[in-house]
This record gives sequence, structure tokens and C-alpha cells, in this order.
Amino acid sequence: MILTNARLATMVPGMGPYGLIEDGALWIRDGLIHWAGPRDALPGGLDEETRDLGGRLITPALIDCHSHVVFGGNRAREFEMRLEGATYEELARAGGGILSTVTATRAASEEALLQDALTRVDALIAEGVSVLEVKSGYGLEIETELKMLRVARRLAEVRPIRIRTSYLAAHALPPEYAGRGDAYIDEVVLPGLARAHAEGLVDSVDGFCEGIAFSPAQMRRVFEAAQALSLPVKLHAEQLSDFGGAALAARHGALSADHLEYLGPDGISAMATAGTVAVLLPGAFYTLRETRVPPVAALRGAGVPMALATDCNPGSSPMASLLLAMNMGATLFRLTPEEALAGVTRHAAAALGLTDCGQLAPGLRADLAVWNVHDPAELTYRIGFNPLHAHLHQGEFIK
Ligand code: DI6
Ligand code: FE
Repeated sequence: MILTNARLATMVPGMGPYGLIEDGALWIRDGLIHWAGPRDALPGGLDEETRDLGGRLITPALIDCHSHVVFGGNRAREFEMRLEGATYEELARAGGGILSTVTATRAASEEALLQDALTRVDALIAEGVSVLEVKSGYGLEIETELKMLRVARRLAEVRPIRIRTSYLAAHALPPEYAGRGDAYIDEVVLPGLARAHAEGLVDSVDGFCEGIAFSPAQMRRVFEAAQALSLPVKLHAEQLSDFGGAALAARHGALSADHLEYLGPDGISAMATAGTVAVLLPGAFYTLRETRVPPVAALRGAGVPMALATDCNPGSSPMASLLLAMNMGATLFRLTPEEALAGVTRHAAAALGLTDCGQLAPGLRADLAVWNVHDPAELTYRIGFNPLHAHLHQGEFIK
């Protein structure tokens, strides 16, 4: 099939803003991009089905590289309490926060978790998302961590979406291990990782490195176990304080360090050296009414690739819109619209260790979004507006 009469935001570096090709054409074969370029350079005499896109914009399908879409219950009551003055950390220390979602997730059946997650996943797909990262981390006991990851895998069986899982048992300390963080790592996190990996449920290993969660020394033990299984690592780092998490992650060759509001110069240079992607999560910043923004100018200056993601979760980012994350990334964090689009395509792919998507280039998967817009900046600029016209997953129209 050939798509013609389209503007291509290829997102290929070194080709000018957005890697834009005016009046372009894109040739799809066997679910892959076979050729992309100016329409008048398309080889002649081809016997392929052709679709005229009426001058619309094609981008790589979007990639949400940080989410917690599988969980039980919701935290609307906590939202009300925060409006009455309670802080996120106070609620967490009082047994609410992540732990209230843990109780609901432990109680939910696999089927119920799946149906609940699909409401969020469908919202993301409707915005052109083709790859979604999904974390465990609301079980905090082995069986429930495995249950969450099985649900994450099932999402890809029932919807046209590619799922990358992250094992996040080191997300919070469950009440039964209060004050015994090291025992929790030894008795739950590490044996659970071995089991989840043996079941083929883990694509990467994550953690929450923070005063209310795990120390760098504890995370180091988790990372060493991941590396012994040849699994890549990533980390929730510097979200609420400068705890040294990003530098630790970078030293372990992490794919990404995520949040980063409190990231300092040492963390930035460690990430630049390691090629670790900075995943920025403006939905959590917004929801928690943070005032400290991640050091975007310094990350840009150091050449650290920046991705944007929803962090879709019931507490700090109850947001199932990647387009809104792009808008917030620009308005709250001062990313350019081009950086915002790179952040949900090329750089999001890098944050997941994927090299076969995130750009319009020959040999990559034909995961494409076709938009009813002319200028790619419109995707970031508008709020509450979904201009998706068509969506292809591995070369097949799914919208
Ligand atoms: N940081 C976050 O923003 C999410 N997890 C984390 O480590 C929040 C998860 C939640 O509040 O349920
Ligand atoms: Fe998160």
C-alpha cells in the first residue's frame, strides 16, 4: 500500500524541523515502512493500492513510555483530601496513596483489572498510541505483581497495541514489611523478579528511589539482580527530592530516569554520559501542584534526550491523554512543540530500548498516525482536541 499526498513528520534527526517532508508518500510492505520520501521521487510503475490522504500530516504512531494503567480502584477520595490540604507525602505516610491502590489491586481479579485498564488503554489508542509501557508495582507481593504483569501482557492480545512491561515491585513498602525495607527486597522483590522473568513477563526493571520508598543502596541490589538476568533498568528518580537516583540509574546503564524535577548537575552529566533518556511526566507535576520544574534547559544543553509520558496512575497522574502530556510538557516545562513530538516518538522509543519504531524511516514498523492538522506544532498547541484521522498498526488500518 502507498499513502500519498501527505506531509510527513518523519522525526528523523538531521532532516530539519520534525524531519518534515512536504508532499510526501509512504510505501508500506509487510507491516513495515518500505520507503518514505517526496511524492515525486516515488518509483514509477508500482502496482500497489494507493490512498490519497488529502494533504494530512503523518507522524510515527505515539509511544507512551511510562504508565501504570493496570490497577484496582481509584483515588478520588484522596484527591478531595488533597484539596482540603493534605499533601501526597502525608497521605503516603499515613497508609493511603500507593498503599490504598495496593489493597484494591490485590483484591481485584485478573479479568476485572483487564477491563478497568482497557478503559484507559482505549483512550490512549484513540489518540494514536501504538506502544505502551505498563508497570507492576501495586501488588507488593509476588502473586499480585505477577497478576498485574499478566494483565499487561493480555492488553496486547485484546487490542492492537504493543506492550512493554516493567517490573516495579520496588515501588513502595507494603505494611507487612514496615521498617524492613531490606527484608522486603530479599523476600519479595528479588524472588518475584526471578519468577516474573521465568514466566516471560518482564521487559525491564524499575523502582522508586525516594525518601518515602527505596534508598539508592536498596535500588542498587535490585539493579544488580536485573543485570544478572540481562534485563535493562530504569528508575523513578528525583521526583520529590534530590536523592541521587538518576546518577545511580545512569551508572547501571539505565534506559531512562523518570520525573527528575529535583535533578542536579551530577545527575545530568551522568545521564548524558550513559545515554540515559530523561522521561518527563508533567501530569504528575500538575496533579501534585509541584513548583519545581525539571531542569529542561540543562538537559537540552547536555544533549540528554527527553521523552514525555502520561505516568497514567490513580494517584499522582490520573491522566490518559498523551496529547495533553505534550501540551503540558510545553506549557509547564517549556519544551518546544518539536521536542514534545520527539518526546512521544523517537525519544520514547529510546526510553524503551526500541529501535524499530518512533520515526518514519525504511525498515521500521508501519505504526503511523494520520492527523487532521497541517502544522505538527498543532498537536502540542491545542488542548482537549483529538485530531486523529487514521491510525495504522503494523501497516493495518485500525481506525
Ligand atoms: N511516582 C509516581 O508518580 C507514581 N509512582 C511513583 O513512584 C505514583 C503512583 C501512585 O500514587 O499511585
Ligand atoms: Fe510513575
